[in-house]
Amino acid sequence: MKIDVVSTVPFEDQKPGTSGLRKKTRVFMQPGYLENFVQATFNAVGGARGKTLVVGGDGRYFNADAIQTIIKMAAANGATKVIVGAGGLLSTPAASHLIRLNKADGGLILSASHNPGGVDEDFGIKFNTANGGPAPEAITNAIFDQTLTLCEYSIADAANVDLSTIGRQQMGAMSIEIVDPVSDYQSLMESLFDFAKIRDLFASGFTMKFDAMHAVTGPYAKAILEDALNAPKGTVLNGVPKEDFDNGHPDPNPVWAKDLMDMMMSDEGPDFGAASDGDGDRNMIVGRNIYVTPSDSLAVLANNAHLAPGYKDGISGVARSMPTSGAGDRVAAKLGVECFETPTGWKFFGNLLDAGKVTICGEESAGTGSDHVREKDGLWAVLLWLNILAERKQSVAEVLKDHWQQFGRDYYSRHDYEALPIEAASSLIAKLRSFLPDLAGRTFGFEEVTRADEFSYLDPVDGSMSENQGIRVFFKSGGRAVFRLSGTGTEGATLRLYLEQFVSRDGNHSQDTQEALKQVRNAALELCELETLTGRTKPDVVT
Ligand code: VG1
Ligand code: CO
Repeated sequence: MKIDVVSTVPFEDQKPGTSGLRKKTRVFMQPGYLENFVQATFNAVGGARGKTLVVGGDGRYFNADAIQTIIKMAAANGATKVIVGAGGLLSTPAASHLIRLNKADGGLILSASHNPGGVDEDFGIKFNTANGGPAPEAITNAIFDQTLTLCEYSIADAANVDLSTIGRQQMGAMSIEIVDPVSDYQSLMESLFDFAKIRDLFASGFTMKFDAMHAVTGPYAKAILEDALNAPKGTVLNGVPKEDFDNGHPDPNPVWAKDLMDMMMSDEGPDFGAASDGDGDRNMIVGRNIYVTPSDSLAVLANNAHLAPGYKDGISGVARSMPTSGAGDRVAAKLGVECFETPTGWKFFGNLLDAGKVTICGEESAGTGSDHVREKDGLWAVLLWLNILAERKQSVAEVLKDHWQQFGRDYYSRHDYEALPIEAASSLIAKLRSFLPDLAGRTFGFEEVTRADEFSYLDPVDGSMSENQGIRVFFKSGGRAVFRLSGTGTEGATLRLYLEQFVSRDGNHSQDTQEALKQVRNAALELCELETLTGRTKPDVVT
């Protein structure tokens, strides 16, 4: 096998964000751009020599080309083996599972997740470590450092690999194993959930729609829901992965999964609705005429996990990202287990999961997962909900209303202001930061601030510190507003304003969410001077 050592110059903008490196697809298609990042990744982890790597992606435009490049670079860098999902497809949780199952040294996942795909849209790449989880900050920082000094990369001068045929191939000394993307993942799900019980649920006439949003979960959902669990054909919508997600935005929230929402918000709608994102790690859960916020979903799953065989002995702890509501904390307190509050991004859950401190984790952005892999897992959440509904023999609405009666309700919504000029967004955050020392005791509209700070996280397992992780303002009313800038966007800056209002057990649990959050929202907007600094009067997306 001939190896080309190609001279290159660093790109200055290869700093991984919340979840890997995300850029416009055309940026990734520039000569050397992907290659530099892959070589920097290998260099940052002591090289690829002798290693086994899992490679796959969400099927978006440029996925297959990128995989061919990565395979050739792995071969040139001396990797022993690459395990690749057939067709180049692997959902993020399935990739995480394959790394763990095969005791691989890590993996490269090609995805920009919930961002749109296509030649003029977004692409991304992420490195996961041997535990199956996204590389922690120490490694992503080391990768970034490498990208700034890189002067060459190595790539095999070899023919493209046939990605469609399952089985073994060889590239020089490196073996390439093309695997079915679904089967090992499906076995894992069968080991965690009571498939017979869920089959009975469908046999009893229970109806469901799962919107795969033309993204990677289609084949997984069809195999598991329709083939293994006997849900009627047609349960899975938009189940064929497309390179451009049919021009859609594969983000499972009420805005981007509107068709499913419309179907569910009707007395004639199915009993249960769910959707997943581009790479299959997010989930949206909807009942007939009721939307389950991701923060509530985390709380309900934590409280009921013991109903599924995989969690029958209970859970060791719960973790949630800081902007996620406090609903999960109340469940942890009731169960007598610890609750951890981490920065945004799944990489912060890895150490807690590895150390056995938590079993279930979640984020307000529609991510929930457990210690079965080291990524959030969309279909896992859907199956756990189904298992719980099958056991409790109740509707989603009944389960949720019961939950609020037991724990109180956290009204919750996120308002995104997208494509802001970077300077305006940074100065808004800088200004907020400067207000922090004097906020306590001040009143904005009807809300009095009790405390305000900028969130930082000391990892209890490895002692690492992560600073500047979002600004939190707590109000006397039990409300909270959080401000942070997105780390996954590819254009300008996105300001995320997270709003929460707790209403106790005996309070009113049937208000309209935006109505219940009105006072907190008005106070938040007043104190951050949004309109003055950005000229924006309305959010682009409300989830
Ligand atoms: C967003 C979400 C965060 C999630 C991340 C990756 O990050 O807020 O909760 O972990 O996306 O999700 P940010 O920095 O844009 O707020 V995925 O499914 O896009 O990999
Ligand atoms: Co995702």
